[in-house]
Amino acid sequence: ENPNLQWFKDAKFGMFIHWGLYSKIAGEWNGKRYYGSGEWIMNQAKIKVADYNKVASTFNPIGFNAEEWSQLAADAGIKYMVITAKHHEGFSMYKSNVSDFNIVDATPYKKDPMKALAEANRKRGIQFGFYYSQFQDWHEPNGGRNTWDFDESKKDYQAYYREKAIPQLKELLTNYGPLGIVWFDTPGGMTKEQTQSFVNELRVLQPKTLFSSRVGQGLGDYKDFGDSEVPNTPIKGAWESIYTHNDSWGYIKHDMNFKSSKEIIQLLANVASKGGNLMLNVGPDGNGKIPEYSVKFLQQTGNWLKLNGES
Ligand code: FUL
Repeated sequence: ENPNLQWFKDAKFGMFIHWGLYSKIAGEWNGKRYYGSGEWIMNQAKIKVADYNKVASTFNPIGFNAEEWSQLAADAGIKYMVITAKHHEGFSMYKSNVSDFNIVDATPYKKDPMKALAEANRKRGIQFGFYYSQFQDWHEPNGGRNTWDFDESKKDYQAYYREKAIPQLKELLTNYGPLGIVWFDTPGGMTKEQTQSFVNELRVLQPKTLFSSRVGQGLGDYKDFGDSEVPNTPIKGAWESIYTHNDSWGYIKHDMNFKSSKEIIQLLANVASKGGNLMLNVGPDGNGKIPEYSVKFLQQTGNWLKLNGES
């Protein structure tokens, strides 16, 4: 078995973070409220790229504090953190030289939050990783699945991989120190051979970094189930269940349906009893703050784990 998987198999509890321009939109566009998967609002409301760009010019998450997020994870007994470097909206939450549509070049914030977060986690021994949407990119003419701005029949997915996804993944695997995970999602537009060469090309940069199974074509290092899914029976090999704390991955201001610490602990126990990890998502807001219920219930979870000698 792959020795690079050992830390992952021991980890049991991870924190997933969905944070992007959608966090600022917060589930409401042009006076209409949307519910569930706030990170999909560009698609749900069919927001044009030109209008979506304007959101970037107002995105200024001055409340962000890497130490706070990392300390919350540590207090909760969390051993790894995976954050959206770029979700389907196509916006890079780190300084990219490949696309100007990034938090340093396109917003008044002008700083790279991922630098500080990588560092804060390293200090605490928390494995750090990036979510990267390698196929869906609604901002680019050749990216997957934006059919309201672009003509699907004219898309050249290979050009998208070559010109944005691969160069950006190389930046992420080069500029943030050792990464525990690259969490790929919603594969598309590549054959098995193409996926293999994509994996090989990235792998050389950090041979120990784990790739999630959503890289596609059975080529990941461990298995992710569907969103909010726990298998019914114990499963061999390394795997992970992903859940979000309320009903959306990205922040929605009118979603208050947070799981209590009791529910989180039950979920964790259920997943752990079958041999897997739980990666629980929180959705920080457009100011860079983790919702207060997430802070409270995660701290309570950590206190319980400590009292019971599980952390
Ligand atoms: C899904 C994505 O489409 C969602 O937006 C979210 O990121 C979830 C974890 O994976 O497939």
